[in-house]
Amino acid sequence: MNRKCLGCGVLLQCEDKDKIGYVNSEIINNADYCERCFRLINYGEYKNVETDGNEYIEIYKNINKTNDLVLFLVDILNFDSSIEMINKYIDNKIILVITKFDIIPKSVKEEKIKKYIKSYNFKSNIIDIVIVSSKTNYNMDLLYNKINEYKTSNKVYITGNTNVGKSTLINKFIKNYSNNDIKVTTSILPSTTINLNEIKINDELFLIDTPGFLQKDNIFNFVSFEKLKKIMPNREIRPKTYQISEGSSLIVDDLLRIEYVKGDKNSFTFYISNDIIIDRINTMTNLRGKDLQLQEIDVSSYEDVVVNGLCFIKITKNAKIRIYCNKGIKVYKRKSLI
Ligand SMILES: Nc1nc2c(ncn2[C@@H]2O[C@H](COP(=O)(O)OP(=O)(O)OP(=O)(O)O)[C@@H](O)[C@H]2O)c(=O)[nH]1
Ligand SMILES: [Mg+2]
Repeated sequence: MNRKCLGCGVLLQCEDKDKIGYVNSEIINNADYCERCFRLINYGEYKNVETDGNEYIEIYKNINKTNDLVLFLVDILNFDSSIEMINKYIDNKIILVITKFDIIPKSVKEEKIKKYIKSYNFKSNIIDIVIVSSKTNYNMDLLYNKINEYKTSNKVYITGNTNVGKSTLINKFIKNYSNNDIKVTTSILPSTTINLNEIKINDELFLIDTPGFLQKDNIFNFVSFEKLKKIMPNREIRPKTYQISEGSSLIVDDLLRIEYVKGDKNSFTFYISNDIIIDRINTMTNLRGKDLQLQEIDVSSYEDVVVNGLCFIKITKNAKIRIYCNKGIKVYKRKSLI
Protein backbone atom coordinates (compact mmCIF):
# COMPACT_ATOMS: atom_id res chain seq x y z
CA MET A 1 0.00 0.00 0.00
CA ASN A 2 1.38 3.37 -1.00
CA ARG A 3 -1.09 5.98 0.16
CA LYS A 4 0.01 9.34 1.39
CA CYS A 5 -1.40 11.56 4.12
CA LEU A 6 -3.30 14.44 2.50
CA GLY A 7 -2.19 16.75 5.29
CA CYS A 8 1.59 16.42 5.44
CA GLY A 9 2.52 14.19 2.49
CA VAL A 10 4.01 11.31 4.47
CA LEU A 11 3.39 7.66 3.50
CA LEU A 12 0.70 6.10 5.69
CA GLN A 13 1.72 3.07 7.76
CA CYS A 14 0.16 1.06 10.58
CA GLU A 15 3.23 -0.78 11.90
CA ASP A 16 4.86 1.70 14.27
CA LYS A 17 2.86 4.15 16.39
CA ASP A 18 5.94 6.23 17.13
CA LYS A 19 6.96 6.76 13.52
CA ILE A 20 5.57 9.36 11.12
CA GLY A 21 2.60 8.37 8.95
CA TYR A 22 0.99 6.13 11.58
CA VAL A 23 -2.72 5.26 11.40
CA ASN A 24 -4.63 2.52 13.17
CA SER A 25 -4.69 -0.71 11.09
CA GLU A 26 -8.50 -0.85 11.23
CA ILE A 27 -8.89 2.39 9.30
CA ILE A 28 -5.76 2.49 7.20
CA ASN A 29 -7.53 1.56 3.96
CA ASN A 30 -9.92 4.50 4.28
CA ALA A 31 -7.83 7.07 6.14
CA ASP A 32 -6.95 10.33 4.36
CA TYR A 33 -4.80 11.69 7.17
CA CYS A 34 -2.11 10.27 9.45
CA GLU A 35 -2.90 10.28 13.15
CA ARG A 36 -0.60 13.24 13.78
CA CYS A 37 -2.37 15.44 11.20
CA PHE A 38 -5.79 14.24 12.34
CA ARG A 39 -5.10 15.23 15.93
CA LEU A 40 -3.49 18.52 14.90
CA ILE A 41 -6.40 19.52 12.66
CA ASN A 42 -9.19 18.37 14.98
CA TYR A 43 -7.81 18.90 18.48
CA GLY A 44 -4.90 21.31 17.99
CA GLU A 45 -2.56 18.70 19.51
CA TYR A 46 0.95 18.83 18.15
CA LYS A 47 3.29 15.88 18.05
CA ASN A 48 6.89 16.82 17.47
CA VAL A 49 8.56 15.23 14.47
CA GLU A 50 12.19 14.26 14.63
CA THR A 51 13.81 15.84 11.60
CA ASP A 52 17.33 16.93 10.90
CA GLY A 53 15.87 19.79 8.91
CA ASN A 54 17.87 18.82 5.83
CA GLU A 55 15.15 17.04 3.82
CA TYR A 56 14.84 20.11 1.66
CA ILE A 57 18.35 19.65 0.18
CA GLU A 58 17.39 16.41 -1.63
CA ILE A 59 14.04 17.90 -2.54
CA TYR A 60 15.61 21.03 -4.03
CA LYS A 61 18.09 18.89 -5.98
CA ASN A 62 15.18 17.03 -7.54
CA ILE A 63 13.26 20.22 -8.25
CA ASN A 64 16.35 21.58 -10.01
CA LYS A 65 16.24 18.63 -12.37
CA THR A 66 12.82 19.74 -13.59
CA ASN A 67 11.95 22.80 -15.56
CA ASP A 68 8.93 23.54 -13.36
CA LEU A 69 8.02 26.90 -11.91
CA VAL A 70 8.89 27.39 -8.22
CA LEU A 71 7.17 29.70 -5.77
CA PHE A 72 9.62 30.62 -3.04
CA LEU A 73 7.81 31.99 -0.01
CA VAL A 74 9.40 34.29 2.56
CA ASP A 75 7.85 35.63 5.74
CA ILE A 76 7.56 39.41 5.74
CA LEU A 77 9.01 39.62 9.26
CA ASN A 78 11.96 37.45 8.46
CA PHE A 79 13.14 37.47 4.89
CA ASP A 80 16.87 38.18 4.99
CA SER A 81 18.26 34.70 5.49
CA SER A 82 15.49 33.11 3.41
CA ILE A 83 16.69 34.97 0.39
CA GLU A 84 20.21 33.59 0.79
CA MET A 85 18.66 30.11 0.43
CA ILE A 86 17.46 30.83 -3.10
CA ASN A 87 20.89 31.76 -4.35
CA LYS A 88 22.29 28.61 -2.82
CA TYR A 89 19.78 25.97 -3.83
CA ILE A 90 17.29 26.81 -6.58
CA ASP A 91 17.99 27.20 -10.29
CA ASN A 92 14.42 27.04 -11.62
CA LYS A 93 12.44 30.11 -12.52
CA ILE A 94 11.05 31.58 -9.30
CA ILE A 95 8.21 33.81 -8.26
CA LEU A 96 9.26 35.28 -4.92
CA VAL A 97 6.19 35.47 -2.68
CA ILE A 98 6.28 37.65 0.43
CA THR A 99 3.72 36.24 2.88
CA LYS A 100 1.69 37.56 5.85
CA PHE A 101 1.32 41.13 4.57
CA ASP A 102 -1.62 41.46 6.99
CA ILE A 103 0.73 41.67 10.01
CA ILE A 104 2.67 44.70 8.75
CA PRO A 105 1.25 48.13 9.76
CA LYS A 106 -1.05 49.45 7.04
CA SER A 107 1.07 52.58 6.75
CA VAL A 108 3.84 50.50 5.15
CA LYS A 109 3.18 50.34 1.44
CA GLU A 110 3.65 47.29 -0.73
CA GLU A 111 5.86 49.16 -3.21
CA LYS A 112 8.27 50.13 -0.45
CA ILE A 113 8.76 46.51 0.57
CA LYS A 114 9.20 45.39 -3.02
CA LYS A 115 11.79 48.09 -3.65
CA TYR A 116 13.64 47.06 -0.51
CA ILE A 117 13.68 43.41 -1.52
CA LYS A 118 14.89 44.23 -5.01
CA SER A 119 18.00 45.78 -3.46
CA TYR A 120 19.24 42.29 -2.48
CA ASN A 121 21.74 40.52 -4.68
CA PHE A 122 19.48 38.06 -6.47
CA LYS A 123 20.24 35.49 -9.04
CA SER A 124 18.38 36.37 -12.22
CA ASN A 125 16.02 33.41 -11.90
CA ILE A 126 13.56 35.48 -9.84
CA ILE A 127 11.10 36.55 -12.49
CA ASP A 128 8.60 38.33 -10.30
CA ILE A 129 7.81 39.40 -6.73
CA VAL A 130 4.29 39.25 -5.25
CA ILE A 131 3.27 40.33 -1.75
CA VAL A 132 0.30 38.37 -0.36
CA SER A 133 -1.73 37.52 2.69
CA SER A 134 -3.40 34.11 2.75
CA LYS A 135 -5.27 35.24 5.84
CA THR A 136 -7.01 38.18 4.14
CA ASN A 137 -6.84 36.79 0.57
CA TYR A 138 -4.76 39.81 -0.42
CA ASN A 139 -3.28 39.52 -3.96
CA MET A 140 -4.35 35.87 -4.33
CA ASP A 141 -5.93 36.47 -7.75
CA LEU A 142 -2.82 38.34 -8.84
CA LEU A 143 -0.61 35.44 -7.77
CA TYR A 144 -2.91 32.90 -9.42
CA ASN A 145 -2.75 34.83 -12.70
CA LYS A 146 1.03 35.14 -12.53
CA ILE A 147 1.39 31.40 -11.92
CA ASN A 148 -0.71 30.71 -14.99
CA GLU A 149 1.36 33.19 -16.98
CA TYR A 150 4.76 31.80 -16.00
CA LYS A 151 4.26 28.06 -15.41
CA THR A 152 6.09 25.74 -17.76
CA SER A 153 4.04 22.61 -17.00
CA ASN A 154 1.03 21.85 -14.83
CA LYS A 155 3.26 21.38 -11.76
CA VAL A 156 4.29 24.25 -9.50
CA TYR A 157 6.44 23.77 -6.40
CA ILE A 158 5.70 25.73 -3.21
CA THR A 159 8.97 26.13 -1.30
CA GLY A 160 10.55 28.21 1.49
CA ASN A 161 11.56 28.05 5.13
CA THR A 162 9.41 26.28 7.67
CA ASN A 163 6.46 28.32 8.99
CA VAL A 164 6.40 30.90 6.20
CA GLY A 165 2.85 29.86 5.26
CA LYS A 166 3.30 27.44 2.33
CA SER A 167 0.51 25.07 3.35
CA THR A 168 -1.80 27.93 4.33
CA LEU A 169 -1.36 29.42 0.85
CA ILE A 170 -2.18 26.06 -0.74
CA ASN A 171 -5.37 25.82 1.34
CA LYS A 172 -6.36 29.27 0.12
CA PHE A 173 -5.79 28.17 -3.49
CA ILE A 174 -7.87 25.01 -2.92
CA LYS A 175 -10.67 27.16 -1.51
CA ASN A 176 -10.51 29.87 -4.19
CA TYR A 177 -9.73 27.98 -7.36
CA SER A 178 -10.60 24.28 -7.00
CA ASN A 179 -13.62 22.06 -6.51
CA ASN A 180 -11.81 20.09 -3.81
CA ASP A 181 -12.70 20.35 -0.18
CA ILE A 182 -9.48 18.84 1.19
CA LYS A 183 -7.11 20.70 3.48
CA VAL A 184 -3.39 20.32 3.96
CA THR A 185 -2.11 20.59 7.52
CA THR A 186 -0.88 23.93 8.90
CA SER A 187 0.32 24.96 12.36
CA ILE A 188 2.33 27.56 14.21
CA LEU A 189 5.01 24.97 14.92
CA PRO A 190 7.90 24.29 12.57
CA SER A 191 8.11 21.15 10.37
CA THR A 192 4.40 20.58 9.90
CA THR A 193 4.67 19.38 6.30
CA ILE A 194 7.07 16.43 6.16
CA ASN A 195 7.11 15.25 2.58
CA LEU A 196 6.20 16.35 -0.93
CA ASN A 197 2.44 16.62 -1.20
CA GLU A 198 0.83 17.13 -4.60
CA ILE A 199 -2.51 18.93 -4.56
CA LYS A 200 -4.76 19.18 -7.59
CA ILE A 201 -6.22 22.63 -8.09
CA ASN A 202 -7.55 21.82 -11.57
CA ASP A 203 -6.44 19.77 -14.61
CA GLU A 204 -3.93 22.47 -15.56
CA LEU A 205 -2.51 23.18 -12.11
CA PHE A 206 -1.05 20.92 -9.42
CA LEU A 207 0.63 22.61 -6.46
CA ILE A 208 3.34 20.63 -4.70
CA ASP A 209 3.68 21.40 -0.99
CA THR A 210 7.18 20.84 0.43
CA PRO A 211 8.71 20.56 3.91
CA GLY A 212 10.31 23.84 4.91
CA PHE A 213 13.93 24.53 5.65
CA LEU A 214 14.34 24.61 9.43
CA GLN A 215 16.39 27.62 10.49
CA LYS A 216 18.46 26.53 13.46
CA ASP A 217 19.08 30.11 14.59
CA ASN A 218 15.40 31.10 14.65
CA ILE A 219 13.80 31.82 18.05
CA PHE A 220 11.14 29.16 17.23
CA ASN A 221 13.62 26.50 18.28
CA PHE A 222 14.16 27.93 21.74
CA VAL A 223 10.67 28.50 23.13
CA SER A 224 7.64 26.51 24.32
CA PHE A 225 4.46 26.02 22.28
CA GLU A 226 2.65 28.53 24.53
CA LYS A 227 5.35 31.15 24.03
CA LEU A 228 5.40 30.55 20.29
CA LYS A 229 1.69 31.37 20.13
CA LYS A 230 2.50 34.79 21.63
CA ILE A 231 5.53 35.39 19.42
CA MET A 232 3.86 34.68 16.06
CA PRO A 233 1.85 37.80 15.18
CA ASN A 234 -1.64 36.92 13.99
CA ARG A 235 -2.91 40.43 13.40
CA GLU A 236 -1.60 43.82 12.33
CA ILE A 237 1.40 44.82 14.41
CA ARG A 238 1.09 48.07 16.33
CA PRO A 239 4.69 49.29 16.56
CA LYS A 240 5.81 50.07 20.12
CA THR A 241 8.10 53.08 20.56
CA TYR A 242 10.21 53.83 23.66
CA GLN A 243 12.13 57.06 24.31
CA ILE A 244 15.17 56.12 26.32
CA SER A 245 18.48 57.55 27.48
CA GLU A 246 21.92 56.05 27.80
CA GLY A 247 22.15 53.67 30.77
CA SER A 248 18.56 52.32 30.53
CA SER A 249 17.30 48.93 29.37
CA LEU A 250 14.28 47.41 27.63
CA ILE A 251 13.16 43.98 28.78
CA VAL A 252 11.21 42.04 26.15
CA ASP A 253 9.20 39.33 27.94
CA ASP A 254 11.74 36.73 29.09
CA LEU A 255 13.15 36.61 25.56
CA LEU A 256 15.42 39.58 25.13
CA ARG A 257 17.09 42.36 27.04
CA ILE A 258 18.43 45.46 25.31
CA GLU A 259 20.74 47.86 27.12
CA TYR A 260 21.40 51.32 25.76
CA VAL A 261 25.13 51.68 26.36
CA LYS A 262 26.00 54.88 24.54
CA GLY A 263 24.29 57.59 22.50
CA ASP A 264 21.98 60.63 22.70
CA LYS A 265 18.41 60.43 23.94
CA ASN A 266 16.92 58.03 21.44
CA SER A 267 13.77 56.27 20.31
CA PHE A 268 13.55 52.50 19.84
CA THR A 269 10.58 51.20 17.81
CA PHE A 270 9.74 47.49 18.00
CA TYR A 271 7.94 45.61 15.22
CA ILE A 272 6.88 42.64 17.30
CA SER A 273 3.75 40.64 18.09
CA ASN A 274 1.24 42.78 20.05
CA ASP A 275 1.07 40.06 22.71
CA ILE A 276 4.68 40.51 23.78
CA ILE A 277 5.13 42.84 26.74
CA ILE A 278 8.10 45.20 26.93
CA ASP A 279 9.26 46.89 30.17
CA ARG A 280 11.61 49.81 30.52
CA ILE A 281 14.04 50.15 33.44
CA ASN A 282 16.55 52.86 34.21
CA THR A 283 19.56 50.66 34.87
CA MET A 284 21.83 48.20 33.11
CA THR A 285 23.19 44.99 34.57
CA ASN A 286 25.94 42.63 33.74
CA LEU A 287 24.08 39.39 33.11
CA ARG A 288 25.87 36.08 32.80
CA GLY A 289 24.72 32.54 32.12
CA LYS A 290 25.82 29.59 30.09
CA ASP A 291 22.75 29.68 27.83
CA LEU A 292 22.91 33.42 27.40
CA GLN A 293 24.55 35.26 24.55
CA LEU A 294 25.63 38.84 24.73
CA GLN A 295 26.20 40.92 21.63
CA GLU A 296 27.40 44.50 21.59
CA ILE A 297 26.27 46.30 18.44
CA ASP A 298 26.91 49.75 16.99
CA VAL A 299 23.72 50.69 15.16
CA SER A 300 23.47 53.59 12.72
CA SER A 301 20.38 55.69 12.29
CA TYR A 302 19.62 54.01 8.94
CA GLU A 303 19.76 50.43 10.26
CA ASP A 304 17.41 47.92 11.95
CA VAL A 305 18.40 45.34 14.49
CA VAL A 306 16.74 42.00 13.73
CA VAL A 307 16.20 39.16 16.18
CA ASN A 308 15.51 36.14 14.00
CA GLY A 309 11.88 35.03 14.27
CA LEU A 310 10.94 37.57 16.96
CA CYS A 311 11.13 41.17 15.78
CA PHE A 312 13.01 44.02 14.22
CA ILE A 313 13.86 47.24 15.98
CA LYS A 314 14.33 50.64 14.40
CA ILE A 315 16.56 53.01 16.37
CA THR A 316 16.35 56.67 15.38
CA LYS A 317 19.90 57.86 16.17
CA ASN A 318 23.30 56.20 16.17
CA ALA A 319 23.63 54.00 19.26
CA LYS A 320 25.79 51.45 20.97
CA ILE A 321 23.58 48.71 22.45
CA ARG A 322 24.00 45.40 24.23
CA ILE A 323 21.58 42.60 23.45
CA TYR A 324 21.10 39.54 25.63
CA CYS A 325 19.13 36.55 24.40
CA ASN A 326 19.30 32.78 24.27
CA LYS A 327 22.53 31.43 22.86
CA GLY A 328 22.04 30.34 19.23
CA ILE A 329 19.48 32.92 18.14
CA LYS A 330 20.68 35.05 15.25
CA VAL A 331 20.81 38.79 15.96
CA TYR A 332 21.98 41.07 13.15
CA LYS A 333 21.80 44.50 11.56
CA ARG A 334 20.33 45.42 8.18
CA LYS A 335 19.39 48.54 6.25
CA SER A 336 16.14 49.97 7.73
CA LEU A 337 13.02 48.48 6.21
CA ILE A 338 10.63 51.20 7.36
N1 LIG B 1 -1.09 36.38 9.94
C1 LIG B 1 -0.89 35.44 9.03
N2 LIG B 1 -0.49 34.21 9.42
C2 LIG B 1 -0.28 33.28 8.47
C3 LIG B 1 -0.46 33.53 7.08
N3 LIG B 1 -0.14 32.41 6.39
C4 LIG B 1 0.23 31.49 7.32
N4 LIG B 1 0.14 32.01 8.56
C5 LIG B 1 0.46 31.32 9.83
O1 LIG B 1 1.81 30.86 9.82
C6 LIG B 1 1.92 29.61 10.50
C7 LIG B 1 2.63 28.60 9.62
O2 LIG B 1 1.81 28.29 8.51
P1 LIG B 1 2.00 26.96 7.62
O3 LIG B 1 1.12 27.14 6.42
O4 LIG B 1 1.81 25.74 8.44
O5 LIG B 1 3.53 27.14 7.23
P2 LIG B 1 4.43 26.15 6.32
O6 LIG B 1 5.33 27.05 5.52
O7 LIG B 1 3.58 25.21 5.55
O8 LIG B 1 5.29 25.39 7.43
P3 LIG B 1 6.01 23.91 7.36
O9 LIG B 1 5.02 22.94 6.83
O10 LIG B 1 6.37 23.66 8.80
O11 LIG B 1 7.22 24.07 6.49
C8 LIG B 1 0.50 29.20 10.88
O12 LIG B 1 0.28 29.56 12.24
C9 LIG B 1 -0.37 30.05 9.96
O13 LIG B 1 -1.65 30.34 10.51
C10 LIG B 1 -0.93 34.86 6.70
O14 LIG B 1 -1.13 35.19 5.53
N5 LIG B 1 -1.10 35.75 7.72
MG1 LIG C 1 3.52 23.16 5.58
